[in-house]
Amino acid sequence: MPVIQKSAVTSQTEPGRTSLDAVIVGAGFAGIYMLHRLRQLGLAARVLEAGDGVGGTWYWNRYPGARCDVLSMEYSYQFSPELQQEWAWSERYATQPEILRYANHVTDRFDLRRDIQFNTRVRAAVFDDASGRWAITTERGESITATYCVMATGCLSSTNRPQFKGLENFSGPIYHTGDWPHAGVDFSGQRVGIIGTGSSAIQSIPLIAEQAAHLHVFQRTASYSVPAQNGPLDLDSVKSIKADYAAYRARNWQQPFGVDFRTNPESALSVAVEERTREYEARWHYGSLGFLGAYGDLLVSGEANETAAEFIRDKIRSIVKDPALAEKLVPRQVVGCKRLCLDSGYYATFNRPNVTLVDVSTTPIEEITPHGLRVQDTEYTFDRLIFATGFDAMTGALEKIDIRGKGGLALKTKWAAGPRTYLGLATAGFPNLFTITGPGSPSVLSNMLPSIEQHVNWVSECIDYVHRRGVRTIEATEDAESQWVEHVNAVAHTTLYPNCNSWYLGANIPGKPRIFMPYLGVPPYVVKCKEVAARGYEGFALTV
Ligand code: FAD
Ligand code: N01
Repeated sequence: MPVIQKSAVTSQTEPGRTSLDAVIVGAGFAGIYMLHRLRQLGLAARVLEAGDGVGGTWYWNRYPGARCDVLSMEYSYQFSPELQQEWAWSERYATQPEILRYANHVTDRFDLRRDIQFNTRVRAAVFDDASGRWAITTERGESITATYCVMATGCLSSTNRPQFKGLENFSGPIYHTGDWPHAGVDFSGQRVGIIGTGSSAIQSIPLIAEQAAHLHVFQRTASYSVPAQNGPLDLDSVKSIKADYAAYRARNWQQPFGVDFRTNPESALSVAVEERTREYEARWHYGSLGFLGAYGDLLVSGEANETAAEFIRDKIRSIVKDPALAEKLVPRQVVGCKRLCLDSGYYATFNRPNVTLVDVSTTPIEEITPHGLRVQDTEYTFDRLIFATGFDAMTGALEKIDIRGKGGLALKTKWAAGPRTYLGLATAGFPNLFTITGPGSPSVLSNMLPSIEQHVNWVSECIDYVHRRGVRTIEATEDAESQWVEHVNAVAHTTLYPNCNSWYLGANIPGKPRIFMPYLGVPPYVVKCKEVAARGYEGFALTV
């Protein structure tokens, strides 16, 4: 059995090196942990990152109010018990600056920075059939070859910027929540327009409204949101979690979304109305996306779902003073089929005299004008425009790179009718290429940090396995991939998820194929990944 050459370790920091064991694209939580694991295997690996710092999501999304919506104690790495014990979160839901500090702390604590090349956007990754290696080229014109290529490019890293007519004519600054200026933006005394009412808008609107002279909110679809009930972390609960962090993680990992949603398997329809209302009320006051864990059938039965939806609608009606305005803010779709939001004072913000809601659901934005935007015959004027219009999710960042597999097959061509992967980890025709939290894995429908760790652990164990056996390439088979794609779809269609125009389905991007991309169900997914590995990478073809 071949052993890994020591020279790989010693030469990995050589300047100008162009031949590596592995290239990792992206220095978010996935990329930096991947580097750590590959280094532990003794491989020469380098991370190429477009930004000038680590953190990915938390590097780019610096808009006011940005924070996680999974409890800080859960939204963190668990690979190092020491790191887990020493890091102290300050709030129930950590802010973007605190999460970014954490990403930087991890990078330095594990001495990762020296193998991360910043300001380096990868343009292409091409598999060479003859050598069995990947050639990665960057926008700076560098070329690096590597045996393995790991795409840690993020599911929500490619911003969606709708091409409104007249956009180039707007006279003021335009921002996107997913690419926010690092110096911050002072909206004092400014008239501001914001397009979109998803999670990013819901977090930022209350804070921007406090600063701005006037805020116009352009809403195409009203969103459901539950109060975050954020605040300083309760030190007693931190102490009790840290007393046995591993058990806390293990318990949460058994939940359908891999997160402590206290999921109750009962049907919402099996209990009396009063009891159900008490349960929703308790969860509303607790403040968590676990609101949807109240009953086991909320995301399966339309009738059950409607009970939760109506509870939130009534809450909106009780918060927003103007009944006509409240009705505009009341969502009509199934609750949860677009990601549920978590807010701090979102609906109440519409009681402010300096905030105007403009419903663009039936009369779309027609054009951006030099001083605002036009909807039918009305022009709304403002000095600054914010796009809170989300992302080309899950496939966007991958398809922006010219990825070519065996025989020059382009990933974009292969995925023209929707992404096809085996386990969200690999795709047939693209040997030795791995995707972290790719489409077809629980990914965005899970607590992403543990999911990232699970993927990175799986990929590094796989690479260790093939490398040690002198396997030249490992590649998902067409059969295994087809069966998995079918299964992901079948599971999604037993739920209400495919019922609305969500980004999970690609519906937010004009022309994008409508395929439900994430896999629903963390526990069965983890079992499947373990089985595949235990059976010598079943569903993969290994060549020597
Ligand atoms: P990212 O953090 O997106 O990192 C990918 C990196 O790849 C980026 O730095 C990008 O610049 C780089 N990259 C991409 N393409 C290229 C290229 N061609 N060349 C070079 N570099 C490239 N998830 C949760 O579970 N809980 C939460 O509370 C939560 N909150 C979120 C809040 C916001 C505002 C957003 C946008 C997402 C949130 N998410 C949350 C999802 C979040 O994306 C993940 O939790 C996690 O941070 C993703 O890490 P990653 O490393 O996979 O990807
Ligand atoms: O993006 P979104 P986001 N004209 O796609 C609207 C994570 N996240 O950045 O719904 C008018 O949700 C669009 O309208 P519609 C989380 O996973 C987490 O807010 O398509 N409007 C929608 O209102 C989240 O789900 C947190 O009809 C247009 C909005 O823009 C994901 O990231 C915080 C339009 C986009 O909402 C994305 O969230 C932030 C157009 N042409 C993000 N195009 C946490 O709380 C789009 N819209 C942890």
